Amino acid sequence: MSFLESIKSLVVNFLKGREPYEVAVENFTKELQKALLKADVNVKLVVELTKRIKERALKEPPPPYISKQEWFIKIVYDELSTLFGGDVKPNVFPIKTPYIMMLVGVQGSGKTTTVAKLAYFYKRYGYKPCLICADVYRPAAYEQLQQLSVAIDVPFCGDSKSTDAIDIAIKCKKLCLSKGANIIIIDTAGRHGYGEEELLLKEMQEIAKAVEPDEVVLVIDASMGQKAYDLALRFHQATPIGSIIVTKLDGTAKGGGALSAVAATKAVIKFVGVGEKIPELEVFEPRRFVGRLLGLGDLPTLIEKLKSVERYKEFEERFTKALAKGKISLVDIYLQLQTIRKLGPLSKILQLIPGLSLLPLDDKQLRIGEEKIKKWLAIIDSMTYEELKNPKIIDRSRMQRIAIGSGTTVEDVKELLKYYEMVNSFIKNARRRIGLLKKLGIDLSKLDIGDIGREE
Ligand SMILES: Nc1nc2c(ncn2[C@@H]2O[C@H](COP(=O)(O)OP(=O)(O)OP(=O)(O)O)[C@@H](O)[C@H]2O)c(=O)[nH]1
Ligand SMILES: [Mg+2]
Repeated sequence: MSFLESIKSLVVNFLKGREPYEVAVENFTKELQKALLKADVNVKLVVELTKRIKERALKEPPPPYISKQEWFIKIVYDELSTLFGGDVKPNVFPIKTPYIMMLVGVQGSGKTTTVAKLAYFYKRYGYKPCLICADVYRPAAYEQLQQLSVAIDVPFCGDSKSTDAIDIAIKCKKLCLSKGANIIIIDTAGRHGYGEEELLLKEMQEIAKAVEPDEVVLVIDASMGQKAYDLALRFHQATPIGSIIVTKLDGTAKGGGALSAVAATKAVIKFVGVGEKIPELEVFEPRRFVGRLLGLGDLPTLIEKLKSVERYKEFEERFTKALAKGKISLVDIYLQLQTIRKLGPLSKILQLIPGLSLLPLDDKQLRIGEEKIKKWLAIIDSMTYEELKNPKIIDRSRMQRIAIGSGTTVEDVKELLKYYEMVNSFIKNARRRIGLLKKLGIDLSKLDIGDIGREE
């Protein structure tokens, strides 16, 4: 079983399980530990990771309207994402054109295949790639890349008779440019086996000096597992313009080890190879990748809920700020509407904000139906930046424009603005009351609001 399939079932079993929470957490982390070790993730990393997961799972209370079980999956998702590189979203598009990429790596790591995969990827985004074969060692390297270039209908340059890789690279670079290519991808020879990183890097630097690539890409076979660490580290230190592609994730149980090892060096993994076929190349985003590992794609309601938790946090922050200022913006209202959709009426959400739980609230006034929320979100989407900043300027003609733009009526727009006014005056009032309580020496934010409105 490849690493890509090894963890999914854990999540499904966890969410279905009937054991007490603590027992389920213990079992889950044990199984996760086993799966990660099998994937050749470094033991120390695994121990630290599972320790953190357990600690957070037992200490961290879930946010409103999320069950402990669901929150646990979110913790696992966060921690695994960190293991594989965190929040990075690599920029895979050239910062200038023409752009020259040079692929290097040990023998058989997947360079030639990946050269073609990259060309196909960029071609789909409208770039004009050109391929260069600068591998003069491997028999039939020229033919291999030539055939691939024909298959994806991309120009190709090489010289099957020459034995001078640097000379070929320089000549072909000119040729590619003269053909109007804006991405040039160079395939190099991978003569050295594992453990001979020094030689590989030295050779890479020689070619790089002559060709002046904009990016040097190290191709690593995922089956290297955590052994990828040394190679990636030295590469990362040697080339400031380097990125990494991990190939054959589909074919090995050790993919987790390779990815986490590379991530530990802080080198950027831009793509991963997930199959032999040309389109089987994916941009590598740790969070998306972990989402797939955990099978979150099959649990859309959970994702929706977790997303609204993120929104809730943002809303809570903005709301607390608004409270301090005594003024709320339409953008805050927007976030609030999105949060209500999943987490329940505003009155309940507000109770969860420290400091507000004890204030009396008019529940009826703050209750809004799903239909209205949809309309109001569309209305806010149709407003200009000026209008969002200063809703007072929204006169009759602006209302008409907004109504048309959002597929609603002027009455709807008016109603939203009225709601906005109401929440604003609520904020003003709340601020005054909190100020009063503070004067009396009562700090509401220090009061324990307990589990109001929280669902198990
Ligand atoms: N399953 C799978 N196979 C891959 C992937 N990428 C490359 N391969 C296979 O790995 C083998 C070696 O690929 P090449 O592209 O020839 O590797 P190379 O690094 O150019 O090899 P040398 O030029 O000999 O150093 C081929 O059989 C490819 O089909 C991948 O992402 N998944
Ligand atoms: Mg090759």
